[in-house]
Amino acid sequence: MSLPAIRAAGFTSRRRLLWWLALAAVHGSMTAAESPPPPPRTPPSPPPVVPGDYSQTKPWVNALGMKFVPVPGTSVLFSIWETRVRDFRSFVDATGYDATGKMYSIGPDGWKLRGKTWRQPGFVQSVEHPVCGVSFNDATRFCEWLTTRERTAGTIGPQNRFRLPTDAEWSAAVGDSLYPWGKEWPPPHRAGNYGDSESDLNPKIQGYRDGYSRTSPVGMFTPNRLGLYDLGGNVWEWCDTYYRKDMNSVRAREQFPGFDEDGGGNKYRVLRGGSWDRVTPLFLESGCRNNDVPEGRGDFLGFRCVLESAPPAGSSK
Ligand SMILES: [Ca+2]
Repeated sequence: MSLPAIRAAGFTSRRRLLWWLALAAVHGSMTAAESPPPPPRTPPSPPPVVPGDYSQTKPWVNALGMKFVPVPGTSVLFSIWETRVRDFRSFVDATGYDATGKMYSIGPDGWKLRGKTWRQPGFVQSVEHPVCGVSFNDATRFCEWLTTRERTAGTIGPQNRFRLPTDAEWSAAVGDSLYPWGKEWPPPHRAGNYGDSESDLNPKIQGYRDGYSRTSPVGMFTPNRLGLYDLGGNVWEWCDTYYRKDMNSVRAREQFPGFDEDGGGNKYRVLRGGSWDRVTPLFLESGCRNNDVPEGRGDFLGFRCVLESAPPAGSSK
């Protein structure tokens, strides 16, 4: 209050002026005490994860213990493993998501709906096995949940997200060799989990033995040059790309006419890598593209995640 204002308020004596100043001081302290606290500081954004200083020997590890390494020719980090039962269970336990229903299982009479689920696929799995019997839609929902979870925890930035690899990214990961392990046939020792000579199914790959008649724990076989496990075998891996028949060679389409059906190029999703039941060389080739509808579930279908920093070329989103 200015001197003229004091005078205007009638403070003509020194005593009354001091009394007023004391009252004003008390009032001021009460106002300060009743003021709302200042807004909390916005925490600094975590540094970008991709690209980052990560390598085959120094993977980036997320909160679920999934390990990610760079793949040259892409802008993403690849999970070194297929998504495990333990990872998918964390998702279902946290969200109540229902990934059951209409799951195909193999039996003596072929592939049929037998009421199995990813929790009980009809054979023994530990939490270290790849989750199987999950659809493209299930896998996508897992990636979305994981993205939100890790962003909230601050382990990734808003520019990062988990998703399925595109077909092109998966190709970069597997490389140019005829098969994921090279070009020899039958597969060399510890090449991957396929329909080997000890499988209880027929036919089998003669001259190859991997020790697992259904899925195997992730990371049990020889990793590829980038440190990625089970790119060939164990479970087919969903890709974030629609299937087109021209993705497969004419030779492949002649050998397996089912590859000629692509629904116009916007119906089926690409599957890569073969699975524990596969025995035909064509299906084990690095360049083979299998496919299924996005809601398709089968005990030979699973997925692998990548972590991106920006939407890639070729993504469907
Ligand atoms: Ca096997």
